[in-house]
Amino acid sequence: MEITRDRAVWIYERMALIRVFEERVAQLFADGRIAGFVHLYAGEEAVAVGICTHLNDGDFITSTHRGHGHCIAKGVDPGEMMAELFGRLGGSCKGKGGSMHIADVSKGMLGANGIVGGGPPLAAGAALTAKVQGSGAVAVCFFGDGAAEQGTTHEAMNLAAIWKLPVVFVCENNQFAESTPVSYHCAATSIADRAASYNIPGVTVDGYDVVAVYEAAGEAIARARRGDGPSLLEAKTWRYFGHFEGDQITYRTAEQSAAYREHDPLTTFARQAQDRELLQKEDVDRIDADVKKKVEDAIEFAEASPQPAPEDALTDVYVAYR
Ligand SMILES: Cc1ncc(C[n+]2csc(CCOP(=O)(O)OP(=O)(O)O)c2C)c(N)n1
Repeated sequence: MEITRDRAVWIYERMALIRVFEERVAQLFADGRIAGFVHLYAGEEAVAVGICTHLNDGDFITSTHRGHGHCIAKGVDPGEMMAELFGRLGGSCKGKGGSMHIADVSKGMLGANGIVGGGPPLAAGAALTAKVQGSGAVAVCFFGDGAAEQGTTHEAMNLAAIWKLPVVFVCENNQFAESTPVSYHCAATSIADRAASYNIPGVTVDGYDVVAVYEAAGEAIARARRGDGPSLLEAKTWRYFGHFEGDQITYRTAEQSAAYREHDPLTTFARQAQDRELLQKEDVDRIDADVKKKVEDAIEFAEASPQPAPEDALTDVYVAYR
């Protein structure tokens, strides 16, 4: 699918919004203004955005513990996201999910997930629902290279293949599961090659190139919508921050990260889009300024939002112990 100017604006804006959101969350967390665990997505923006540009509100995504980028790419409101991270009533889960269980079902964002490998069965379930209801919706399952080794991931892919479910499995291979390199935890050299064992297409893309992700995702999502079943997409990527905020990052070098930053997905796309005359420099500058304001407004919204009432602690949860 051709990238139009409107799409280029959307792609750059979403990637820039994720980047600024994550950089501000890092500061807010360091300042003690956000409680709990925070895993940041900066560096991986091209994956979520390249994929979600093909989706609409009726489609579903499942996420990981590193879910802020997926939320933003799927159109969740940044103010509600920030309020969720602050544990406030105005959050998309009324402050009860926090960073690791943030969700917005109205946008088809079925939730971040603290269980590594928790997302794939949920995505297969959402895709089964879409198939049974004949809604035409697709589900996209984001999961990490670590989650690729979980039994749940294999079970979900196998079942999705057998039932030809409209789901795309997207492995965000950022090359580490916490501090464990993929070369240590994965016997294969390609996660995408595992698709052959489910008899579904599997491709590897450069997760730093949003256009490459967008093109590969377009095919996989079209296939799912046509009723031809699932695909596996492996996006090779790199996270800029530690595994979690507070991680001392002893398992990789600053030089490796600097090398990735040299072909940063945002600056690469801004350049490509200007070369193709889809964006002007003024567009990029305007979007950069707009997303900064959006994130500051989101913080203001979160801070102004009330704390949830203690007596509501057991409402809106699946299981309430009495
Ligand atoms: C079932 C389960 N096992 C272990 C953990 C602890 N844990 C949290 S994140 C993580 C690594 C996940 O790596 P990956 O799937 O590659 O995602 P990334 O953090 O790289 O985005 C682990 C082992 C967990 N949360 N859930």
